Amino acid sequence: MNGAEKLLETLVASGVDVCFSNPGTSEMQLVSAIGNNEGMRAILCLFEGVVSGAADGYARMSDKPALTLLHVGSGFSNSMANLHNAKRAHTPVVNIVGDHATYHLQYDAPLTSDVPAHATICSDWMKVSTSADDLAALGAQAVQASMEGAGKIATLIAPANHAWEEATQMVGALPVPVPASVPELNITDVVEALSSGKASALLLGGRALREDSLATAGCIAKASGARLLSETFAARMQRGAGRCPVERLQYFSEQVTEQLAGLEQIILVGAQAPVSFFAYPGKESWLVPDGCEVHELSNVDQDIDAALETLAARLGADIAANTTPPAPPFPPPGGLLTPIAIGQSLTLLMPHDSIVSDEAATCGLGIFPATENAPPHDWLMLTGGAIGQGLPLSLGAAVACPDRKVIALQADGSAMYTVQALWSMARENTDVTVVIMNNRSYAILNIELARVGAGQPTPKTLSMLDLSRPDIDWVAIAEGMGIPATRATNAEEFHRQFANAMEGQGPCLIEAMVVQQMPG
Ligand SMILES: Cc1ncc(C[n+]2csc(CCOP(=O)(O)OP(=O)(O)O)c2C)c(N)n1
Repeated sequence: MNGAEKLLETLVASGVDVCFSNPGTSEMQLVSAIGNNEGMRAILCLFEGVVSGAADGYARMSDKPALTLLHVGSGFSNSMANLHNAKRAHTPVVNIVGDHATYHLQYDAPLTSDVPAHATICSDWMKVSTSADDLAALGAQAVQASMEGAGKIATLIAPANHAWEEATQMVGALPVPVPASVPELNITDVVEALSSGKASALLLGGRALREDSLATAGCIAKASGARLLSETFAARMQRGAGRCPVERLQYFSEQVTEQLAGLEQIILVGAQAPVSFFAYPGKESWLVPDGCEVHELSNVDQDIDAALETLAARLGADIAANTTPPAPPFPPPGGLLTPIAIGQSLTLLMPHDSIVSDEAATCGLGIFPATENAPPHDWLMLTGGAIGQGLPLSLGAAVACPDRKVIALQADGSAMYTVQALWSMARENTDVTVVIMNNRSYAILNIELARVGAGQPTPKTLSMLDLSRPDIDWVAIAEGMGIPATRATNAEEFHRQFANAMEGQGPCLIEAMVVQQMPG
């Protein structure tokens, strides 16, 4: 066996069985090894940002890493924005990046680059193999490293000669790391804090937003009188009817300030303390109210579920939390195609256990609250703010959960970053319904332009935030990549088209000509 074949054997034995790939010449042995290994599924993505975003979506839904296969420093750097989002989501990802053969690097051929330097920027673990045998051994270590804590980015650089040279050693899977327990001091501190009678909130992130942990957090909130808040951009929130409701922190800093006013203590559970997404002249960056204490029950990498259970037991919090009621019957929306109307259609039509990838940007601000009482579902958000996440994320989620409906709520500007994901959805026949929010604008930037006080915009200024001239035809784009598509210009049309999508199977796209009332 060569190093590539041995690596594949090791990865499959370690439980990694899906590879999102965009290879080059230096990865040909790896491509061949994947082609000959029955345990590894190969999914070609036509841009590396799709590769990394799909790996993120896959792992958010399956709680184990997918493999990415990337080509030298240039390929890796194309994947970086969505790796940044994956890192912020605390997602396990294993990247295999090919490089020139070790002896070839000295000649400085055109694609030569400092691959380790590229990889270091957004990897938690990074190693370069030193031989064919080392390649397979590092493969097992990379999988293990990716499963540390809540999830990490592990990048293994594979020089081409290590892939083609002979490997002889047996390499088995390494044990999956278990998350560290929360220190006893954290528990006693939070018990004391929540028993003090002060105005409190639990701020939840990471695994605390999964159904079971949320229910425990709900019991704690009920027993202690604390509010339940979630971070603004969660990797995966389990919400909808029958689940414990949680108040999402708003996006704009002045809204967050208002939301948090009066709190005397915030207990962090897998979340960071609230800060403003950006700095604005004359506005606060740190959004914890003056005088409000911040306690940490658990960081995102620790055993959040156990910490919440222990805390609930210590507080005697054994009365079940309130749950979100299902939506009462209401008629299908009509008239203007607003984000709220889209949310109402989702509430009425999305099947139980759907997965929503939300990169709807400004439209998402309206759709999210409008789906509060929808059937139970998973809501995946833009964790790192690097746009171009949504379409790849929904592709990966659909690969991880082929029996669940995936709905990609997708702003048009962000969709253009990684539009190639549509082609992979068609090729893999994933059950994703893409809803493009066509507002022909970088709407959020029009709002931010005013908020940062950048002065009176000229037509040239505004031209940098506007997506018309030419108008993008999303139906044509989707059809060109093998995805059936329709356009909805009012709420009735959207409802009908979305109903068809929910009844059908396989990828489709609805171009929603949205009408927005701008927040802020
Ligand atoms: C990788 C990356 N590039 C650029 C930006 C800056 N940016 C933030 S929002 C945005 C435009 C979003 O427009 P769209 O997706 O159409 O959503 P809308 O604001 O219209 O709702 C841009 C360019 C970013 N966040 N990430």
